[in-house]
Amino acid sequence: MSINVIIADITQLRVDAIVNAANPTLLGGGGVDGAIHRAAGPALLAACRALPESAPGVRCPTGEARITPGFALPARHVIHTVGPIWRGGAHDEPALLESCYRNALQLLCTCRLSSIAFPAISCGVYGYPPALAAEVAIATLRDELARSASIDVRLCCFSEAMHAIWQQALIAA
Ligand code: AR6
Repeated sequence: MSINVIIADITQLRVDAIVNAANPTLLGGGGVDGAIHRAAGPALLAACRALPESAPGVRCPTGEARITPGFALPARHVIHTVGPIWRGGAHDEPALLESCYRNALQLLCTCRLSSIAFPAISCGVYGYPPALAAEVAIATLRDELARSASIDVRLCCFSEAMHAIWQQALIAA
C-alpha cells in the first residue's frame, strides 16, 4: 500500500487506471475531464455514450464510478467518477466525495488492477475547498487500503499550490 502526492498532468501517467472527475452525463466537459477526453481520443466518448443511463442523461450519479478503456492514453483504463458540487458543506458533500474514492478503488480491485491516479476530484469547477477535500480523500484511501495491500495510489495535483495542500493533508492524517 502506498499513497503519494505528485504534480503531473494525469493524462501522461502510465498506470492501470486514471480517475476522471466527470459530470453525470459522462459525455465530457472542461478541466481534467476535457483533458482526458482530448488525450484518449474520440473512442473514449463513444465508450462513455455506450454506458447505460440510470435516468435521462445520467450515466453516473454523483458518488458512483464507471470504468472504460483508456484508448490512446498511456493509462490502460479510465475510472469515471462524479464528485459533489460544493454547496457550503452541509449537503452531504463529504459523504459523496468519500463515495467517489471508495467506489473508484472498488472498481480497481474488481478488475484486478493495482495502480491508480486520482485528480483532485471536485476541487476545480465544482468548488470543493481543497484542504477539506484532501482530508476526506486521504482518510478514505487509508481506510480502504488497509484492506487491500499492494495498491499504488497517486494523488495527482495540477499546481504547486494544490500539491502543497495535499502533501500537508497526507502528513497530518
Ligand atoms: N491533470 C491533473 N489534474 C488536472 C488536469 C490534468 N490534466 N486538468 C485539471 N486538473 P475539474 P471538478 C485539476 O474542474 O471540480 C468538468 O467540466 C484541476 O486543476 O476538472 O470535479 C466535468 O465535466 C482541479 O484541481 O473537476 C464536470 O462538469 C482538479 O483537476 C466538472 O468539470 C479538478 O478540477 C467537474 O468539476
